[in-house]
Amino acid sequence: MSDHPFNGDLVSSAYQQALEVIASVEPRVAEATRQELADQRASLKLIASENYASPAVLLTMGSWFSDKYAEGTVGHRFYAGCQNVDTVEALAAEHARELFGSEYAYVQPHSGIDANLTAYWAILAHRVESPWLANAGVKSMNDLSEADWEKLRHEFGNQRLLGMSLDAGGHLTHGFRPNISGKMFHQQQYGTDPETGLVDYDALRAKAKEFKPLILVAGYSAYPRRLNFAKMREIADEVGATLMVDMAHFAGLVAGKVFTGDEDPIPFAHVVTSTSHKSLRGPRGGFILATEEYAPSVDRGCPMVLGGPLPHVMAAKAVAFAEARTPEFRSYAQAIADNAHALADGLMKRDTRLVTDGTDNHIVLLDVSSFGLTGRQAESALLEAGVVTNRNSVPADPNGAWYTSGIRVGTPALTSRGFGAAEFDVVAELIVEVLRNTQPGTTSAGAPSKASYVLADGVADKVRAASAELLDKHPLYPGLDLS
Ligand code: DSN
Repeated sequence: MSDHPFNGDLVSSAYQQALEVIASVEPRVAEATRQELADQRASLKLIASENYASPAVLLTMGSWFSDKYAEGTVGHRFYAGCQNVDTVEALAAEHARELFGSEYAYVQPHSGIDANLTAYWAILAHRVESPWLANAGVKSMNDLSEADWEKLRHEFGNQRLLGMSLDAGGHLTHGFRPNISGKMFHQQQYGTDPETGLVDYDALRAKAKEFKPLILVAGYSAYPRRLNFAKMREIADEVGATLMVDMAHFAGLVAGKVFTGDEDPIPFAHVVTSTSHKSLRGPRGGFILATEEYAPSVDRGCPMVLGGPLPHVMAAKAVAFAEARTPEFRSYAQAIADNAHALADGLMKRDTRLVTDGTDNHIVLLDVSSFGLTGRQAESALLEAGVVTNRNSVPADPNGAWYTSGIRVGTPALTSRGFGAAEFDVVAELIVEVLRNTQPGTTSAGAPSKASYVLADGVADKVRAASAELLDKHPLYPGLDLS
């Protein structure tokens, strides 16, 4: 981030004026915008899926590109006047293809969930619908008889998906029953080894052979380890599955060449989905990479699955992907992983239990039951002390997905501020200081509560003061003065 300061008066005064314009219409929005910057500056942001986008990315999003409809694809739109949207969308896709070495890129998804739904739909279109229409001897669904249409709908509704379970670190959209992905597919889930917390590829292979999924999903939101995508592809090939990798969390580590060889999903997956705003440090949004074979189906994502694309965000994706091509970004990505190691070591040497006993990506997952707390209690106590984390299930979590027994932390955001290993050791100390000094609370009627907590007097102030020393050394957006 220090490579991209908000340099000097020009940008500061532009933002000041922008906030004055906003305040003239709705002052509370202008005030909340100022306050958000103040809050982000003053807290230890450890949410593993968050980051700080560069000034260039932020500025690109605030434009009149927002006012344009552009359903369709580059050069093939359902609306007139898309010549400039074509320019930015084509640039974003070109940068993404080059950055990740993929055959095809689709940069329209608005989020990771949208990217996953679009990818599922495209895989179904490619693997189920197209052959089915060819067999029926028709080109379009509109040419099917009512009876054949019913049969195709039945085929669509009975496809199989195998993904990692939520409590093992998978995402809701990887076949979690309450999620739409759990209902649109006949789904099964794989977990992790109960002893090690790691993916057991032999067990996964056996499950895949028995279940024979159409889609095997690899990827995670809360698994603190790397995956072997070569092995995943072997398993997919053995059962005839399409391998879909959701790299939303670790896209920055792929772009920055920290994950290479078997840990790089692009050479092995048929379809890769991602967000652009996590470790990749771009605007909030999603995108899809795919082999040429899947490209025509993915290209139809909007308007088949997605609403109109967000041209201002696609423009910002082009800027972010251009930033991620630089040597500075590679150093940043390596620092994310190095800092995660330092944070994990710092926590473990202070007797904190970590899922998988460490990390080799950007995520550290604490099991706070060893402190006698639920994830919810720990999250709230940490927040009171200015440490922003989120509660998360741990494998076989007795407290379920709402209260949880875990706290997920990650290093992308503070690494963007310039924190190094020594500072992450101090962060570990501050986290442990809060957890050791927090007790479970009770309900107003005096019953045990999984939500309320009591943080010992003075601890929040002490931790905030120690954090401030670190944060002051690494200011967020130096040069941006909104006072
Ligand atoms: N919300 C994202 C995360 O925090 O990991 C996943 O959707």
